[in-house]
Amino acid sequence: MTVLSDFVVVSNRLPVDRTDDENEPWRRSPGGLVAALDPVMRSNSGAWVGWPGQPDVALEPFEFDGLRLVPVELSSDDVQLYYEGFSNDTIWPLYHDVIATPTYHRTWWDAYVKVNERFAAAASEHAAEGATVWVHDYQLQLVPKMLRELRPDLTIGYFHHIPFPAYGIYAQLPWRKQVLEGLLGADVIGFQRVADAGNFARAVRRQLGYDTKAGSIAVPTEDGVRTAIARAYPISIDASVYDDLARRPEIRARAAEIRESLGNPKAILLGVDRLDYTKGIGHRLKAYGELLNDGRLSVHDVILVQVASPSRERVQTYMELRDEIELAVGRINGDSDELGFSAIQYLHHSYPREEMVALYLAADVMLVTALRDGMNLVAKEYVASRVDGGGALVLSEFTGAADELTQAIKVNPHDIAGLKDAIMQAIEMPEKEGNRRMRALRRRVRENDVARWSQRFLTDLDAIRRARA
Ligand code: GDG
Repeated sequence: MTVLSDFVVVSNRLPVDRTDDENEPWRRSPGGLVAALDPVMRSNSGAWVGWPGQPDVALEPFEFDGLRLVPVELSSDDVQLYYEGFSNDTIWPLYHDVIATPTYHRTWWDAYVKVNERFAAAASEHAAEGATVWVHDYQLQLVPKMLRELRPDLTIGYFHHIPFPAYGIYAQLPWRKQVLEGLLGADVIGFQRVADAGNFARAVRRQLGYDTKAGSIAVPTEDGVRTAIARAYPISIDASVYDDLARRPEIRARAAEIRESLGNPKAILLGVDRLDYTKGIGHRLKAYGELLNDGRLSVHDVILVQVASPSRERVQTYMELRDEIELAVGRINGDSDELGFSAIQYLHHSYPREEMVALYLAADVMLVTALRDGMNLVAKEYVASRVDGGGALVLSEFTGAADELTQAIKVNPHDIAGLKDAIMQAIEMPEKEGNRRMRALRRRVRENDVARWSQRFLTDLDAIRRARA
């Protein structure tokens, strides 16, 4: 018999990863979303609907670590067409301001519709009468409408983790009306930034002609009008986890060891990103390479550590990006390295969270130079880890985080001269000023943590549910 839940989360991936260990076949995937939703999940006998991460694997719902997990099966074709195709090669580049050219294929769209139907059906099957369902992200934009049609009794929320582009860009999408209608199936549609919510409302006005006012959208229904809310709910991290880790003696010792192993340079610069063209890794390398070339920096004094975690490796644009970045790293190192001194340590791996925190603590300057980014949690993790009050954050104004982290050194990553000056400013920042800025940054990240984010979203959703009851 299907167990029904009062609270259902739907996301492309389940919050678990398969292991090779037969006795413990699953482990929790890292990430703040599970932690943020954990209390709500437990107090509402919650369920999580998502893909387990491997193609062609059919699994029954199961319990893991107190969570009820409902796996949705994806075939290899689904992964190729719905996930790597429409999600990551159409929507992702389009919504990130066409930094890469989006590809439009009708077969990808058809697969996207079909897979969204499957997710909606699974959520509908596991939701109790009058339940709340929270759908996440750009892979599932059609689910809110599909779910409402199946289950008008539900209260539906949707959170969009990536940017929503300006109308002139969004209008390229051949299925622009269907996607807006899909999203408007939700009662609350959450975005990272006020600007994203504004772009969405504008697209709704232009494409569908609905009235929108101060974040409220009048959606026509069979028997009148329903109000949907489109608003900004900037996501965050579980700041206390990073704070605790950064205070652990073994992690502090590891940070010192990292500095030592890099030759105790005057300044360590750090970049941590999925290897993605939205993250501006190439722009960062260019600026740094030029600083070395100009003689404003020397490999004797400074090193850049770039963690580029593997991502979407079967998508062509990502393969090309990897080649491009690795060529640039090789060139800069070839031009600037001296025996015993290296300009860039390039690490194409993923690391455990403990190691990431040690790196954050070891780095004097964190470089976040994204060309477009919904939020950028790395920036917040760096700040939360700096329990010593040290470190400087160089932050692209094109990240959601820039709206909140106003005491960072802001940059336009397209302006290489400006980026170079910002890197120098961060390296040379007087300690007192650095500490003052870091204090303000830390206050902001502590105040708006991921628990507050989910609470704000769910409070608005609950208000709608109660108004309807
Ligand atoms: C999307 C949006 C939005 C990276 N390498 C390693 C590692 N990471 C972790 C980071 C951070 C996460 O991955 C990346 O989060 P970001 O926010 O920086 O970027 P996206 O992956 O693009 O996330 C983004 C986010 O959704 C949330 O809404 O902020 O704008 O694009 O937590 O630490 N973690 C570990 N090892 C690694 O090597 N452990």
